[in-house]
Amino acid sequence: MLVQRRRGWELPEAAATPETTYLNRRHLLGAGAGLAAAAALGEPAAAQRLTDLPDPSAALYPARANPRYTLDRPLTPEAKSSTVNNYYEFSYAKNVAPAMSRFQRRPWRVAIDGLVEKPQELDIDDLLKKVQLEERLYRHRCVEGWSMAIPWTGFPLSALLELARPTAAAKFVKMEAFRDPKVAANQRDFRYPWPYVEGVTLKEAQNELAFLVTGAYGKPALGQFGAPLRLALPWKYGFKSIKGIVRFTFTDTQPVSFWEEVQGAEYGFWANVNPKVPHPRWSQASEEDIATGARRPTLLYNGYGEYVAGLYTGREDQQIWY
Ligand SMILES: Nc1nc2c(c(=O)[nH]1)N[C@H]1C(S)=C(S)[C@@H](COP(=O)(O)O)O[C@H]1N2
Ligand SMILES: [Mo]
Repeated sequence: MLVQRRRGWELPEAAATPETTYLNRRHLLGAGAGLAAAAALGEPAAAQRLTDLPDPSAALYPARANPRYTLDRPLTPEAKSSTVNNYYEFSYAKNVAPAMSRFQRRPWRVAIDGLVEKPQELDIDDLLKKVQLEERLYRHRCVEGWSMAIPWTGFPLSALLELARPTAAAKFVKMEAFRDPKVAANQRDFRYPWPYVEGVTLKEAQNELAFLVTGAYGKPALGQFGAPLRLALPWKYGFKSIKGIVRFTFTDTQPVSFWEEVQGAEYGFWANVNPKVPHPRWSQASEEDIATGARRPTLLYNGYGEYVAGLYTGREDQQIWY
């Protein structure tokens, strides 16, 4: 999904600002306790990273598995799914994991606003106290033609709707990812309309499959999976499943998503999986398993038609596939 790369000499002045000053300060302020502990134990201070600090939600895992959401294929080993990631804020080349040691998931504030009865801003750990976590095994189909299967932990997006209470005027939910160009290096690349934004209709948000992910593989999710809060919409192409969410805005107008703004003709608002509707530049008939390399036929709605086809009845020949 890469658009044309800018040459080094075309980079703006701001993009050339060295990170070292900021990072050193951040390490001193943020990880002071960890560094002191490491020194006391006689460990080299360099081994202590920000992400080694304990996750305050760790005791919530593993969550009860919901047997309603199972698979027709093996789970993707975490060693694979956590090292091949699309997270454009950090990498255009899927090697996101190395940047995660500098990406702090706490504190993390989540805002809920727009056309709701209960606008609020809350800490992720307070949000976690208001919902019931469960594990679901979901397929994931990227528009690029690869797929995986992940044991996500989280809660239905509909539970967040219950907290927010959308008004009768609300028709869409817009979701916005974090913005921190000091840590997410590509957010200094002005060719992209940061922050990453996605959206769904209120009906889609209410569908039982729409899932907010906080964990994976029975523990708090790694940063590269979109922690601490990421969406999973398994019947749509993967780019709809926004990572690093900090804001939910309820609106009466269809939001313009990140990829729609970049290349709307290829990556539209709807993005429902359909093997019979090719992407303008490649077929979607089959997909490659990222773990095994095996190819299998792609399924309509990624195999979730029984849950979601009703959302689109009578519109199958319209623009709901991109
Ligand atoms: N904020 C944000 N969310 C994102 C992306 C991104 O670049 N930034 N990439 C999307 C794409 S294209 C895919 S396929 C999935 C990848 O999820 P994974 O890395 O857990 O496989 O995340 C989606 N969510
Ligand atoms: Mo994707």
